[in-house]
Amino acid sequence: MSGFKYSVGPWNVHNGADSYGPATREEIDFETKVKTFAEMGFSAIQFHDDDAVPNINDLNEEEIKGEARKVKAVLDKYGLKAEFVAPRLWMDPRTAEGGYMSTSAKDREYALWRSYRSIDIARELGTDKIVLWLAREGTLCAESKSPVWATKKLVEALDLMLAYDGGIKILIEPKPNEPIDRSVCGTIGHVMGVSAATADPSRVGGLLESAHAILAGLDPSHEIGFALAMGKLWGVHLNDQNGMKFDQDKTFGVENLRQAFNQVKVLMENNYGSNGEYVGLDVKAMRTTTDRDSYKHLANSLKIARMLEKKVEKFDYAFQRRCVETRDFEALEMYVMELLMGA
Ligand code: XLS
Ligand code: MG
Repeated sequence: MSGFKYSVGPWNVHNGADSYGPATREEIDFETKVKTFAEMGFSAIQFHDDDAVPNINDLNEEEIKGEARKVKAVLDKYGLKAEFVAPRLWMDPRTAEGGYMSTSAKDREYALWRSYRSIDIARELGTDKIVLWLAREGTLCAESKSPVWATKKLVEALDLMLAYDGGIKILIEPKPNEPIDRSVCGTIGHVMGVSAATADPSRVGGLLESAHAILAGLDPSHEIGFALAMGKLWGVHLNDQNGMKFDQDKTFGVENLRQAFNQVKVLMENNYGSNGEYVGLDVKAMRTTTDRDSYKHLANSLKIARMLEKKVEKFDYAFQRRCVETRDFEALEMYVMELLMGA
């Protein structure tokens, strides 16, 4: 199947600030972003809880739902859906040492409060998907926390969320490190293990981000394939990454075109999207990008993904079978190169 529906997060268009320097572009307001995303051809928006309700910490539960309803009206105005809501458990002082597996019971409570609010917001926005990027869940100092205890705390938190709303689905977005030193749930395989340990594995799956898999030294297309085989790939964050360093969130396909092709290929071969799943992008513009080009990395990612959909449609499966029968993988590899290079 091809003709995916694509999604994007408002944080994908940002001011260029990084850990080493200030903003290089103007902030763009939420509604302008949403309007532009619709014009670009996106079908859905990905949210952090505070992308939808920026002052979430200052509001009570009913006020938060009220703010979320205003965001839903903006989505409706531009004909967009909400794909998921993710609690941002890494910016607040109370999550400095982690959310669900913080060593402070009080801070763990705050992490759960944010998670329940994310569920409330998701319901108001009309989605049942909660994404957990477990940013600070792990250790900065190996001896500070037992990985056994920490893993069990994660399962406990998931069970509480599942019980809070019997209809939501939780998508864990694994990442092996950054900003944490050692994560406790670093790959899609870990996600499957954690899912199986919860009270309702049928409602806990994964979201695979290309860059995060590469940071774990793995091929994103195989991580995608693994989750698909388990029936648990409910979201993706396509982007690219130049080797094992900080998370780069590069434009999809610009570093490793063959690997990007194989991600689109495995998604298409397995009818990803047929249950309403979106192909999400999670890409960052370069710091040097000017205001005028604030959306260009997104437009390019979308264009590359769609071009790769076309390449997969062209892929000659009969030729591939012949190569497999004759063990001529040299020919198959060259065929893929020529297909991608347009030769
Ligand atoms: C960071 C993550 C983040 C999530 C959403 O590395 O990719 O952007 O996708 O919380
Ligand atoms: Mg991501």
